[in-house]
Amino acid sequence: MQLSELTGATADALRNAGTVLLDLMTPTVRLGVTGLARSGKTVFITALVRNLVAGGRLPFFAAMAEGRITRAYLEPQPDDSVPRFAYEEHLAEFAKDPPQWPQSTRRISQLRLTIEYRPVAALRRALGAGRLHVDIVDYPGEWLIDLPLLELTFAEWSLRAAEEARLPHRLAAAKDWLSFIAVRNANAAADEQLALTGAGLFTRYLKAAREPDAELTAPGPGRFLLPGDLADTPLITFFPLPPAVGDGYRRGSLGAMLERRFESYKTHVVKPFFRDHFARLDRQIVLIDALSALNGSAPAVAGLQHSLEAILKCFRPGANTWLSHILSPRIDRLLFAATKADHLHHASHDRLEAILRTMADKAIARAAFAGAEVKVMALAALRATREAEARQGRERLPCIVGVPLPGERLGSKTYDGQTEAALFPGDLPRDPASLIGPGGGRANAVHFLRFRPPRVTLEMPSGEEPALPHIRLDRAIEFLLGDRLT
Ligand SMILES: Nc1nc2c(ncn2[C@@H]2O[C@H](COP(=O)(O)OP(=O)(O)OP(=O)(O)O)[C@@H](O)[C@H]2O)c(=O)[nH]1
Ligand SMILES: [Mg+2]
Repeated sequence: MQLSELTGATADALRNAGTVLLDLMTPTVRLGVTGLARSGKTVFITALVRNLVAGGRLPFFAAMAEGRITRAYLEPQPDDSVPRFAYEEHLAEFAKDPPQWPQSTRRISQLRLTIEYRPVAALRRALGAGRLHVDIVDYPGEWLIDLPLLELTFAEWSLRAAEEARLPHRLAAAKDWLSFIAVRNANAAADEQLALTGAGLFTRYLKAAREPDAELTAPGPGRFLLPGDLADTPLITFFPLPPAVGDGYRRGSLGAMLERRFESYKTHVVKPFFRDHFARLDRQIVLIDALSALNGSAPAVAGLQHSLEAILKCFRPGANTWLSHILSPRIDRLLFAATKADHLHHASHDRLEAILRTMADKAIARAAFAGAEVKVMALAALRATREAEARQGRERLPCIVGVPLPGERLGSKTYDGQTEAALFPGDLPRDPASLIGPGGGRANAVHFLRFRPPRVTLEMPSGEEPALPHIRLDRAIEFLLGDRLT
């Protein structure tokens, strides 16, 4: 009996059952794309999908270079409770005139990419075409800074937060909140109004702390910066309040009330997020915007280093942290990527990688020890510049050429977002230790402007869908997925 002989409904049911079965049999790679706010997660995911779907120029991605990828497409993701990653909208931003970067991410989303390929081995080929699902989650980078909270008690967090607020570059923003807690007795009676006022002042400080320098890593908790549907709930109506010396928080006190909310925040907000989206990862790419930090102030470099250390510590396999207990030991490949490498001439990419390697040193040593393969690379998921050489007298300077975003400034010149500029971003130092680590944190190691994304066409009159320009995205894909497509 052929399918066409069945009634429509029965045939549909059979076809659906077939699809479900095929889906169940298709191996899945859960790819973690991790990174602080503005590190480049959304752009990376969009560029990765587009280059695979459109069959981009990916010479170092073997399956593609060998012509073995027959099709790659987005499918409904398996998790019905999470919105789908707005791939088409992000892509459409690049095709606008003038092209735009996507908005900062405000909520979690997910996508499933299915890759159909021809296996290398004759035997596997005889069994038919290969299929692989790649599941990826995108989320606001602010939420990542909550991970280290899980290892702290309310008293520890409070002391640390108050200490950080007194750092020279934070003090001005934190003044009102610090004055407020200076006259509070943690053991005074619990008072909702005080909790509200304190939480309001603390939130204002967190937001202001980022303002002078967009590259500064924000202190947390992340939902104070991006509350989503938690706005105005008791879950985020708390603030750090150091205990009276040597004391805990007395029952019924303001301190005890804030402590309870802090613990609820960890239990009901932070843990579910990491449990649902990090626990089952197979592969992970950690995106690090080292360049923007190096382009910024000295505290930006130190702040990035500090946040990275705190976060990566929680990921270390074997470390005795909440995350290390739930994290699958199966993350077998870990890629540390310095993003936005198109801000530098390629001659400097090795040095950027060396800086990143130094920054993530300890985490890398531990991960390698636990059996995961680790790689470090500098990449640009979406290349916004091209390279050129400028002559200065006898000297040839390696330049990058692009359209700076409107409002970007160089000396007395302010760019309008239309005009192209050739810039010499400077040389990264040969010795990464001079930038980071003890005594490091030097500011303005390089100088570059933020560029517009390149002008891209989504569909040619011929129907062809051009891919997006990148730097080393193909090597990243090869490392993260290559061995699963053989
Ligand atoms: N030149 C260049 N800029 C990039 C690249 N990737 C990201 N950027 C810049 O970095 C900004 C942030 O990128 P996103 O992908 O939105 O970063 P994110 O990690 O998703 O940030 P959140 O959603 O805030 O957590 C973009 O708006 C661009 O200005 C790249 O490959 N090249
Ligand atoms: Mg994003």
